[in-house]
Amino acid sequence: RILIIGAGGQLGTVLTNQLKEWYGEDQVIASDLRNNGSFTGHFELIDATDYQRIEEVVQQYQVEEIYHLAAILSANGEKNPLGTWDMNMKTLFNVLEVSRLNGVKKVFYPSSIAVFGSEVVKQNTPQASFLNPSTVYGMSKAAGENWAQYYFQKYGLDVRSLRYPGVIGYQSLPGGGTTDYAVDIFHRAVEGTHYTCFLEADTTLPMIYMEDAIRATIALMQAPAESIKTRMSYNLAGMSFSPKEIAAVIQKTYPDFTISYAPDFRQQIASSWPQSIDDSPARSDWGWKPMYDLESMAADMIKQLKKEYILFE
Ligand code: VAH
Repeated sequence: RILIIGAGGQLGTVLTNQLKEWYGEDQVIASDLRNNGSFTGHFELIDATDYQRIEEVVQQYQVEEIYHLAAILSANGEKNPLGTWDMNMKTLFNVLEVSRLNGVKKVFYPSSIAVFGSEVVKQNTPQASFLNPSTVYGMSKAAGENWAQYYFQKYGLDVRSLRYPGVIGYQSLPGGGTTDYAVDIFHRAVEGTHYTCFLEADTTLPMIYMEDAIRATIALMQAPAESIKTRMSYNLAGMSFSPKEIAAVIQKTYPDFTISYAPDFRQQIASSWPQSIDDSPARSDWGWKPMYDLESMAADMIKQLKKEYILFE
């Protein structure tokens, strides 16, 4: 059985449904701090800071794979640095220890391009780079990658990881990230006519469409163990764009759509991140290839969100 911790989050929501498609409803246990009522099938309340609770569920369902998707993201993390470090590390340690001690075969650990800081080239940032993250979230992910590698080397635990760029999807809302503007802008364009962006117009960031992010995750977890050449984390890239560029693409469908810019504290976070990512190791090791670019992502986002908002007209 597969356990998803943080199943109610932006990625968890979609990944839970995809894993049920792949493996069958009965093989997947969704869990989160609270049940938002949208879950069918197995659901368990799990506070990932509670070791006993995770172990109880792992034993109850004979869990063999865990996707650890609970964490405090970059923007929210800066509001409570020590609490974010504690939450992001303690939950990871719980998942690693429960897995090691209860025969869990595979663990998925999401990392992020937030692990990169001022020491890397901003274009086509290589996977093997010096990591000096400037956010607590990024620090926790860089540390977490090292712990994942440690549990693989010391205990043979098969932990696999991706450095996600900003994830864009229509199925769920992001929470507390710096790339969230790229989701918010579509909701504003479909339901209204104006979006005030919290980043400057030319802030280019690496992004990926939800479909690609989920497909990469499942492909990585299904790859033969011998094809995984890094046990820290794989760079993953889909596309790169700035608020100005995505607004221009949206205006092709919504000519009356307007955008203004009111950068806040998240600008400093975004400016510390790469603008584009080199994901060639993922491509050569386990066949990664994105399917969506800016235009096709925008077209699908608008098509899907129009269905949601038409319901309210
Ligand atoms: C964030 N969406 O903004 C996350 C992600 C690369 C960005 O880590 O914090």
